[in-house]
This record gives sequence, C-alpha cells and structure tokens, in this order.
Amino acid sequence: MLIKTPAPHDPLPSEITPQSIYLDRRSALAALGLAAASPLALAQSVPGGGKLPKLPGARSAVAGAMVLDKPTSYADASSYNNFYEFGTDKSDPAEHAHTLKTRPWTVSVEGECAKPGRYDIDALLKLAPMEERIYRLRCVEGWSMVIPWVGYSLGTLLKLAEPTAKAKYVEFTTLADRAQMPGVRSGVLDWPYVEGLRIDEAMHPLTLLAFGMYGEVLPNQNGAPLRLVVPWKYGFKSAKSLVKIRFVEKQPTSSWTKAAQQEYGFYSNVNPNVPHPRWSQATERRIGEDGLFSRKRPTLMFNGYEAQVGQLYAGMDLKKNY
Ligand SMILES: Nc1nc2c(c(=O)[nH]1)N[C@H]1C(S)=C(S)[C@@H](COP(=O)(O)O)O[C@H]1N2
Ligand SMILES: [Mo]
Repeated sequence: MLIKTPAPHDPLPSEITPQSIYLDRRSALAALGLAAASPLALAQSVPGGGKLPKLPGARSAVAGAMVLDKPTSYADASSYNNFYEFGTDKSDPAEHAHTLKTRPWTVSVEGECAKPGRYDIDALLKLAPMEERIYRLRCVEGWSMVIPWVGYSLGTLLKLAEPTAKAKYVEFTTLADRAQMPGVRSGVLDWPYVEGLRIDEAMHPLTLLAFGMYGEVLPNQNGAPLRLVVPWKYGFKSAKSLVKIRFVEKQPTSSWTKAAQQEYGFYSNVNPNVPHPRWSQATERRIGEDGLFSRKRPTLMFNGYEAQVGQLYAGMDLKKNY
C-alpha cells in the first residue's frame, strides 16, 4: 500500500503539508488510478444511514475543509450525541429526536443589519451550492469524531443581511419547544439554547451552516434541519436546529456560560493547554477507536485548524480568553 496509515500520535499530512501540495499529491494519485486508496475517496464512500433523503455536496475547496482522518462510522455519529433538548444521555437524542418536526421551518436573520429576513428552510437549501467538508468535532468532554458534513459557509448567508458596523458579534438561538423536545421540560439548561461567535469567527469560511452529513440530510439527533459547525471550537459552540441568527454589538451570553461560567468561556477554542476545571484537555478519545489497545490522541491546538484560524486570535491571551 502506497499510503502509510498514520499512528494516532503522528502529525496529520494536513498539518505538516501546505494544502496545495497535498491536494496536488492527491490528484497525482488519482491520475495513477489510486484514488480509491486516498482517504478522501474513502470518506466519500462512507455510507450514510440510507433512510434519509440524499444531500450530496461537491468536494469543498475551502482551505482546511477536508481533513484526512478516517471518518467516524455513520452509526456512531448518529447514535452518540449531545442534544440536551432530547435528554442528557448520549443515547437520548437518537431515541427521542424523531418527534422533532423539521417542516415547516424558518430561520430569522435580524439585529444590526441592513437587510434582515426570514428564510424558509427550502430556500436556504438552494441559497448556495452544497459542499462536502470533512471536519473533526471535539466535545469539551474529551471525545472526538470525524464527520463528512454537507452545507456551505455561514458567511454566505450573513453577507446577504449586510451587517452594520455595530455588528460585533453574532448570536445563535435554537428551537426550544416542549411539545417536540422532552428535554426542554427539564431545567438542565436555560432554554432556548443560545451560543455566540465574534463576527470575524462567524464570517470565517470554515464556519459551516450544515444541512446534511454522509451525503444525506441531517438526522434529527445531529441538529436537523440545519446547524452550525465551528470545527476549531469545542462541540457545544456548534448549535443544532437553528431558528434565529442575530447581529449584536455586545458579546452574547451562551447557555453553557450561564450554566457554569468557569467551565465554558465565550471563545472555547480547542486548546490542549487549558484544562477544563475538572479534567485535562491534553488528550482525546476518538469515537470508534475505543478498543483495548487504542491509545488516546493528543488534542491539537485549535483542533488542528491553527493554520486557518490562528490569525483571528493574534495578540490574545488564549488562557485568559478560554
Ligand atoms: N441545540 C443544541 N445544540 C447543541 C447541543 C445541545 O445540547 N443543544 N450540544 C452541543 C454539544 S455539547 C456537542 S459536543 C455537539 C454534538 O454534536 P453531534 O451530536 O452532532 O456530534 O452539539 C452541540 N450543539
Ligand atoms: Mo460537547
């Protein structure tokens, strides 16, 4: 076999090789008829569940959008979830999220912008070409997955709203409906789920508005009909089942920060050097690799996206701004 499978602790090709070079290497392999051996081709053949409508995406050209790690199986990615609106156990969302109705669905874009609007989900699906992007997702709890998402950059939608100079942050609100979401009856979080990004983070091309995964529309438990995916931040910043996007002047307070201020800072960039108050963040467990002999992976700075997003935080103390 031509391609060495990296040991879990080896740096990934995407981290040590400029993207243009490994992309070239990949097309060279494809020309040799070795495309099937490339992790990318592998990813594109990773099957979905087969029960949901197809939602294909063209391979993304955004720098850093295609990590070469082996994707997590669809079965794991759609059954081990955090979606507290459906319960706090990892198995709760897959078990209970079938009650979520994803049509009709609208998303309002409002606040500090010249062109606020209400978008129907079917209009959003047609707003821009769908791209497939393979991202690492790391939960603050210490586990990670690799998921082929389908969607487009959030910035595409945000730009249409023409944010004003006062729009320093973007606040995201997700659905909180007791009738459809049994977890909302509990007081575990202050509903609705609210998250926030700085405007430049929200506009970064890697910040994804996702509608699908594994070539199919999102299963409800993964945040249907649309969610955020911010790959360099802990998973909780990636709000599911979005209903409102608001441009604001002041830093929004997220539901997690309200629940435990010392544990969940506003930035929440993946940083192995900033331990969670109750555990280290130096390593992580990749879901699907939890065999007896599998080792933990070292957590990567910015979850491995430092080359793409490090500049956003130039001059900031990343221990203070955790
Ligand atoms: N609305 C909503 N979004 C949410 C959550 C949630 O509880 N509610 N959990 C977050 C957390 S903690 C993580 S790790 C990711 C998990 O995404 P996944 O289940 O698709 O892997 O979703 C995030 N988005
Ligand atoms: Mo998480």
